[in-house]
Amino acid sequence: MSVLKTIGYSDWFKSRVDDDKIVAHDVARIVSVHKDSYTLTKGGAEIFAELSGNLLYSTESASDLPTTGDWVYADFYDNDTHAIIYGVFPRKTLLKRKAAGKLVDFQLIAANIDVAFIMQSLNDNLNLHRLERYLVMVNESGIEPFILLSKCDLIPKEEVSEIKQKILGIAPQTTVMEFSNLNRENIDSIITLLKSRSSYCLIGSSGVGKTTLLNSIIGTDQFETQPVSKIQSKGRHTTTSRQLVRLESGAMIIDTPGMRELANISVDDGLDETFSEILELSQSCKFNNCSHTNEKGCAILAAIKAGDLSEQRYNNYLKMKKESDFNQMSYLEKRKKDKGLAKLVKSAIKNKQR
Ligand SMILES: Nc1nc2c(ncn2[C@@H]2O[C@H](COP(=O)(O)OP(=O)(O)OP(=O)(O)O)[C@@H](O)[C@H]2O)c(=O)[nH]1
Ligand SMILES: [Mg+2]
Ligand SMILES: [Zn+2]
Repeated sequence: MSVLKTIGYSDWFKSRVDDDKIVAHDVARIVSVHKDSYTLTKGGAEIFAELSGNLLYSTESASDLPTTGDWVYADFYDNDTHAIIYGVFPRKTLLKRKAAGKLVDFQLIAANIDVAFIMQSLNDNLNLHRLERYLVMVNESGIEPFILLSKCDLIPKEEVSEIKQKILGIAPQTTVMEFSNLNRENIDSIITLLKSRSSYCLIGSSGVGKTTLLNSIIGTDQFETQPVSKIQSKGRHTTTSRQLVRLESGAMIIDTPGMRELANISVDDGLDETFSEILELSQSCKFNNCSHTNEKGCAILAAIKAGDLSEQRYNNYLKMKKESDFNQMSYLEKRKKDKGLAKLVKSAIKNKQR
């Protein structure tokens, strides 16, 4: 058990073991996910693993299957060269996004991450609105966000401080740090942030330098990176799989493929946390059911008028709230809505043809 501790097996997980499973199986952590298989570790080597038939067939949704960072129950065979997975531990945190094109399915990004480094590049990928969306997603997952601004070698120092000032406007409680993989500015500060037994992940658009940062931290070019121009012309991401990498310091870090966009968020707590000042204000509205649109005694409208709350930030909040409400509708509700829409379109076409 003590080796497991070094890869993050804390009291939180220990106190949530399944009594039946723990007597029958070992505990291990998922390192990477492949099409039909996994690799996992008990603290030493990486071991090939597959799901037990029972786990596979009793699974109701993709969210019940293991993802990178998960703790699982497993049996080991042939001198620990291969394993069968029997169950997944409850997750302390879960980073996920809605799968593209599907109505309700989620794509799991990583489980049991303590801190997420949200990365944007200072030269061409900076977008406060996108940053806000990442913050919502991370806060919703229960993960601590940390904002990293990459490629600070490419713009003047004064500009960097201006940008940081702006970011603090939308993320007052979050730490923001600029760095450069090129001249290694602040790389050592990032390394000292990484605590042994804690798990981190790197998220952000393709090309912002996530994998390069991982290489800077490790000190070798172990993982593949690619110039941004190539990423754009090929239209695909350099990093395509997620892998839990253990650093010499004992910290664990997951590099993720760049997320093209963060459409389709389904969040609740995350929104409230990211826009906490708006939630706070709304509690001083005169009416409990205030819609903050035209009511007398609305604290939000008053704050906008007084210049204490930016109208744009409030609009961003409304937009994301609307989107999130839609995504939280049940599958059936959405189908109804879609059908209703289809009927409407059909009759509109008919009318036109007439
Ligand atoms: N000037 C400069 N270029 C950088 C820096 N960090 C990374 N780059 C370059 O940016 C390009 C993309 O870097 P990657 O590390 O592959 O980006 P990524 O975020 O891992 O991209 P995906 O894997 O596609 O999500 C590479 O050409 C890097 O050399 C930096 O600090 N300064
Ligand atoms: Mg990468
Ligand atoms: Zn109000």
